[in-house]
Amino acid sequence: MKQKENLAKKRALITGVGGQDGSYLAEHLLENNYEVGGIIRRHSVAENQDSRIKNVSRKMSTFYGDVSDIPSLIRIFKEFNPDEIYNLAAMSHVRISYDVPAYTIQTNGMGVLNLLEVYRTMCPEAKFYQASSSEMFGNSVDEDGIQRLTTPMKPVSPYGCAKLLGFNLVRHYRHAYGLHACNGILFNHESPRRGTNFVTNKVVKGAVDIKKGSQENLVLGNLDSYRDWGHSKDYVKAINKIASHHIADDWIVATGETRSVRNLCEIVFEKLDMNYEDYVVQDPKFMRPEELKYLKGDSSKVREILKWKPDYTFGTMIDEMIDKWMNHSD
Ligand code: G4F
Repeated sequence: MKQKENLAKKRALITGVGGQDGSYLAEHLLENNYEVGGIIRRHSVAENQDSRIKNVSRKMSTFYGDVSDIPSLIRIFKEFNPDEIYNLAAMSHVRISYDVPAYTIQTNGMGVLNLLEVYRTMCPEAKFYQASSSEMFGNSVDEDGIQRLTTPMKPVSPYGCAKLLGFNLVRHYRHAYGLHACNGILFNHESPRRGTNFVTNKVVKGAVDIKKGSQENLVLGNLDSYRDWGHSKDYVKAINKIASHHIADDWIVATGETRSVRNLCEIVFEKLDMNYEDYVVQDPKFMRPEELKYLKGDSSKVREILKWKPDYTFGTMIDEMIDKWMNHSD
């Protein structure tokens, strides 16, 4: 096993480092004097494997691996010997999870079990963070319209079911084996790095393309669901605070503000001096067999105990996303 050469530096291993959150988390940890290792999956277009981490890839170690491939995890743990493990690897698209339910359960549920077992047997002194999701609540909400840590979880998608399995496994491993294993239940979080098949970046990119004249309309699914949208850059700071806190626990990270997809469209088109009603059309192909209608999270615990608060507002986040697409050329 590789020796800990520099005792001052904590070693953080991130699964899913090539994603939106993984890339921001890698940057945040490097800025905070961590040694960072990231697990990436092989992609047939090599540039797509690490396009989000190209600014920092030379400052960190990357490993090919997959949470469904236990031998790869054993090899990486032996080589990197992490102090903190951040499991951000997932099939992250809720609508697509209805198309590939078994793959979703395998990656987002069984993948957590694989990682926990390797962690428990190889480096049980490390701290473990699991990317849990507000999708686990499904349509369950307290009477005052808020989801809390005590709100029953009744997921409505294969994605949500798989995430709930991962969440419960983490709690079980914490209680049964005394591991420092935590869950961060993150509500929706976005950024210019968000995939363009998630609704925020789809709306922003679509509206900018319409403004530039390269697209005629924007085809969406359900406009009447509500989401609690924050910025990924703010949320990775919470992730780091949760994992490195001295008590392993479960936490909610959210803005506490909710708005509909329709209102998102209104705001984005208005910022570009357009009316969304002139351009947005609906197609059932973007609807879900069962929709999660409403999310609004109570993040008072992470704010009070870990002193976390977001820097971005919904407006500054959307402005940053519009800027990205305004200045983007293919
Ligand atoms: O942007 P979305 O695809 O995000 P969703 O399903 O809420 O999931 C995201 O947040 C979860 C946390 O709660 C994460 F766990 C998960 O990994 C992911 O990051 O859809 C948001 C809403 C939905 O109600 C959807 O039905 O937008 C609605 N929507 C309407 N038209 C659309 C579209 N969503 C997408 N992706 N594409 C559309 O055309």
